Amino acid sequence: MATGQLFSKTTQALFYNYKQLPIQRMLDFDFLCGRETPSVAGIINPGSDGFQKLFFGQEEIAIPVHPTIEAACNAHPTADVFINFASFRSAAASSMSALKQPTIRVVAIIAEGVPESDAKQLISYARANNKVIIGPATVGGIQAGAFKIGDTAGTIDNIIQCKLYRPGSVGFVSKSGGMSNELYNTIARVTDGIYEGIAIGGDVFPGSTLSDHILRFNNIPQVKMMVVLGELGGKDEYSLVEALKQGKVQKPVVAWVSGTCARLFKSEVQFGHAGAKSGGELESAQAKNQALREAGAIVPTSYEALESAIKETFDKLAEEGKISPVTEITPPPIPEDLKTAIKSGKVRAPTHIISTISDDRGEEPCYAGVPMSTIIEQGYGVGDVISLLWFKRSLPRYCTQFIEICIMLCADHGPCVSGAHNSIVTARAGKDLVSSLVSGLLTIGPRFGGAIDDAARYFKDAYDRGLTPYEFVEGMKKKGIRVPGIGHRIKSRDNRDKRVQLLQKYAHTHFPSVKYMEYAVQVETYTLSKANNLVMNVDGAIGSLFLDLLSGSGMFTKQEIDEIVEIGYLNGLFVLARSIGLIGHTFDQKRLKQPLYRHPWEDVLYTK
Ligand code: Q5B
Repeated sequence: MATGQLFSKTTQALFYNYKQLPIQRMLDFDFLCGRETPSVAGIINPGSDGFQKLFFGQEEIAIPVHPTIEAACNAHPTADVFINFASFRSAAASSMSALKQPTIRVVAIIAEGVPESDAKQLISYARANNKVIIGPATVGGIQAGAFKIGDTAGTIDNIIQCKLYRPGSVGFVSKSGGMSNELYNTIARVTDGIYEGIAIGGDVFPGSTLSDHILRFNNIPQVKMMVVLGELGGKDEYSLVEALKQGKVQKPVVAWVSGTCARLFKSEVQFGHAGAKSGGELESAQAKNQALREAGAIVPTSYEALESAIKETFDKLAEEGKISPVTEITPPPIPEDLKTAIKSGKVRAPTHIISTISDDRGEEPCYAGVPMSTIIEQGYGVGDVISLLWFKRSLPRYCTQFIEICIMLCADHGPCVSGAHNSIVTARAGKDLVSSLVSGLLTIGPRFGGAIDDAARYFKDAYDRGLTPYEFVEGMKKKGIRVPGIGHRIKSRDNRDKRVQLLQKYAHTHFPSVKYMEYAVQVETYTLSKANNLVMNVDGAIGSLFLDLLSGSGMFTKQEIDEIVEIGYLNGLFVLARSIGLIGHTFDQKRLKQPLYRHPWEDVLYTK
């Protein structure tokens, strides 16, 4: 393993797999330390590229995203640390590919459960090529005031409390990532803090060992003493014992191997880490503590006594003048995320949207306060759903059934009407479903299908004002307005629109009052006296009958009815219904593999 410094204040990393939180934590740490450049140069998110927006202090920055490790290394040749957040399934392959990149010097593997055979291959490749692996099964490491891997040291509050935003004099290495957070705190309490801390990970075969890092710390002038936290299981601590015995470590080492309680158990015990199991006597915490003690490490009698052992060692070095007082700095405050600040009640922020019809935040979506399970379990139909989402209330069944009848009757009217024709032509031009549907929908308007609202408006106004059909129709004629809801291209006095008849029949049977529809019939009688095709059409029938539904159901105030008519809810029924048919026509054309439509010349009058 290389000796000396692993990181500096300018170290940059490539982050494998986009994980917003640990990356943001790295950037927050950078800001706290007063780094000029973000420590994450690029993100590798297999298969995708572009940018990810993250915060660097108060500023938003865009970090490049690369689809492959090679592309990221080519784009960021000075980023020499690879932080691998791949799952245990793909961590080995991606780590090997990172190790093979000439620009990568250090690889941190976070995943737990990397197969031991894969780990061994990575280790042997790294050693042969003078590269450093931290992990697998690690939180990473930190150089105080300079560079941090992923989630190391936890929250910003903890980092500030442990003074990790500026370097101290202690080199720390542990197996456990969780315990390293604990020790950063302990060390900060009784010394001037950490210079560098590494969690090597709890696997049986760690990429770098406790002694690797202690020997490295020994070569870093700023590190004045070392703290080691080992654990039972494995023999890693013995390589440190050897190094100490051979005099390779000149700085004081305070060490503790945890897991002394394993002896209290009758059978073999496996602790949290794969490597932390009580094996033979040599692998016991007691044996390792004893061996370290005998080799010259400062080993307390218990974990509780570790803090005072660290303190005494530090104080002695300070007394001997080997530690110069650290320059204290006040780190800049990290701006709080809006979400967190709102949650804690510290700030309030205006919303940008107001919504009253549905809510998807709970366990299940609610339509106008009615949970989805009620809608399904109580057998609500499409008409009920429309009444909840459009009218924000549960309407009586006869009303919701009327809505459903409107939807069914208007779902389609053959391929020759404007909407279907447009959808067909669009589908045949090779366009997708949504384009074909929308091109059909765009024809819905005052002449085709979209006359329901106007029919309701004009019939209501005329009826409420007590106009006779004659006064109404002639008044409209004077204004040059065709009566909405009257007239049809193919329907006539002798060829009535069956849909209109069905709607009228339903209303006669179920509605308490059909006064608006009866008025529309009188208007029709008058217009039919003018021309045979001036029949009440489907728009006129729905428009007038919906007025009867609104006023007769007792579910709406007068003001609400006026608002519904004024806003124009009712064309929505035709739009919704006809979408069913337009989608059908689109599928039909595609199923029939129809070629591009071209209108025949013979059907065009070319004139000047
Ligand atoms: N005249 C529907 O007209 C149509 C008159 C009128 C007074 C009227 C026309 C109209 C109002 C809008 C309306 C919905 C354009 C129709 C639908 C869905 C559909 C479609 C489908 C489906 C048809 C001849 C003479 C002229 C006109 C006069 C016509 N309508 N006068 N009030 N309402 N209606 N739209 O056949 O003196 O000769 O100048 O605009 O309700 O879209 O199936 O096809 O499900 O898909 O083209 O059912 O009625 O008649 O324009 O040749 O007019 O009658 O002023 O008089 P036509 P035109 P004059 S349902």
